[in-house]
Amino acid sequence: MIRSFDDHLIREVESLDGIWHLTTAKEWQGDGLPDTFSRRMLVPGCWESLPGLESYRGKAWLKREFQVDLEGLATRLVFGGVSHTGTVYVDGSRVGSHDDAFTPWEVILPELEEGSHELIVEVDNSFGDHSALHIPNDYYTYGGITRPVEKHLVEPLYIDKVFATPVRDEAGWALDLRLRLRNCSQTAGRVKAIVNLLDMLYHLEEVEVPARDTHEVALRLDGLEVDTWSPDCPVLYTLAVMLVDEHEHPLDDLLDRIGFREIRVDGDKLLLNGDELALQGFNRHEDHPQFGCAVPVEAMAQDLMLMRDMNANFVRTCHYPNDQRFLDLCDELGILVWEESHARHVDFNHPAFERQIEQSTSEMVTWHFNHPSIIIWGCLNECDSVSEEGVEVHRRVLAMLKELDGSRPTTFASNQQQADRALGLVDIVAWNLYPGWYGGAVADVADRLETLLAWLDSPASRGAAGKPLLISEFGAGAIYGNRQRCRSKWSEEYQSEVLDETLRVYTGHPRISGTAIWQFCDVRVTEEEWFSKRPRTMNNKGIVDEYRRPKLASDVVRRRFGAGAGD
Ligand code: ADA
Repeated sequence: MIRSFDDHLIREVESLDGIWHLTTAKEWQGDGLPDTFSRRMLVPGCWESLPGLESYRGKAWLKREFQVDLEGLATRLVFGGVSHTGTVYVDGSRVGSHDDAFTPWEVILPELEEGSHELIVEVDNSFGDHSALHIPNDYYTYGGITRPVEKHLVEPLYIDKVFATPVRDEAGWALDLRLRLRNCSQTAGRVKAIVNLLDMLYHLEEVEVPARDTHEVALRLDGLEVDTWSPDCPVLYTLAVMLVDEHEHPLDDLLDRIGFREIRVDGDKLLLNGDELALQGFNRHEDHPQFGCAVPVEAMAQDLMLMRDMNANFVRTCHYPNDQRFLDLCDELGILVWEESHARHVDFNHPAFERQIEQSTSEMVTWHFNHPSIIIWGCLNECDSVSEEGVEVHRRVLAMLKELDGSRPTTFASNQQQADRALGLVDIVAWNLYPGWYGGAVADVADRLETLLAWLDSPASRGAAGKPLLISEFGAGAIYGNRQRCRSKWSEEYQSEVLDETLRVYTGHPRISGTAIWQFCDVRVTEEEWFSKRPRTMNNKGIVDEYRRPKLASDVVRRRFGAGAGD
């Protein structure tokens, strides 16, 4: 399922995960939808996991049947993620589509009759004018229905989303709630909502939702006797919302898990629940040699346990929104998250960029709003934050994040340093630095940092002075098993040396609020462009390799993170 817990007890929800039929554009050369499917594959999954399709880039079609067994209800198909462009056909008719692999999306079918229906999803992972965000890159764009799929049977008037913002006040904790109700019928409808938290019931006034429209209801729950969510005590509460008709008959429900925590910027510090925060962790791609980006939840959990074993408390979902089951695990384990909308080195002038970056940003916040582990919203990794046009794009996307959620600080990871002209737009400054790898000797990391800090806290930084600072990327490549007494580049010894010195300087530095090592594990990259020059056509800066086998540097990280302060 899309979540790691039951988020509906009244609504009928069925998982559509399992073995689907598959055919690729290599096998089906006909027009329209295929009528023969020569392969089978597991959903969620990547076709690169299948023999013969390890590097297939193009179109494919996946097919299965599903049942509608209740009259008068609308069918809502929810896709956790399709990589990277999905077009949905039910009984041969096109009923919806979505581009970008990393955010959930849905198709509503208000009037499907009872019985069995054919579902075909056309999936395309090719590069071109249709995708501004999926481009040849330093990570791989896989193909498939790569996250879980669900079939919901919903009343025409149902609960679309619930947004919960914890508020810390002198009396303790309150909760600002927004309920978004959706009416997919042709006629207006009236319902009442009941909120259940801590076994307290809050009855809301009856509301009318116009036909084929949404309606939001806001309320604040005050004086809540709850424990605070924190990395050491990640206590979660179930928030349940139910819709009833005029006779109090249950119509629909939605459950979510929330944590009472507050993240705030105070001068050049990050505060979690009023205490100064020191973040230390990793950048993590969704990537695995057996499963591609469809990383099973067991492997997600192991990744987090390995990070925790290295004394990390923080993970950045580079460079896109992650599978919600991973975020559920972070909520439960108390791992803090920087989540970012999908972009790495993208071209702002690509014809589809504007629409797709807004979609990725909006869907990320809308679907992931309630995760207490998410403490930072990010965007636009190493994009153009120098030109006037580029700064304007940063302004728009950062403003969109703030508009969608004013409760979390925003940032973008920059590699422009003193040339950057957009740092005045963020709440947190974040730098990608690679001393000892891309420029400068690792011995100079301390001097180089002080030069940058002097610039940061001067008027030259155009509004960045005095803001919290994260070193969002730093590291070095090492091929697992490559042990060299000469400590040459690509040896595990050299990677250890770079990590030891950079962590000595960065960790515990009074002007640095946190670090994220680049990167947790080695990942596959695309064959196109310069990425193919990378050894093994992989990004080898992982502290563990792609099979999560620890490199020498993992001991350095464990010691340095464990020590907290520098030396
Ligand atoms: C950049 C980029 C990462 C990765 C890294 C590297 O900082 O943000 O995605 O490509 O460089 O390994 O070179």
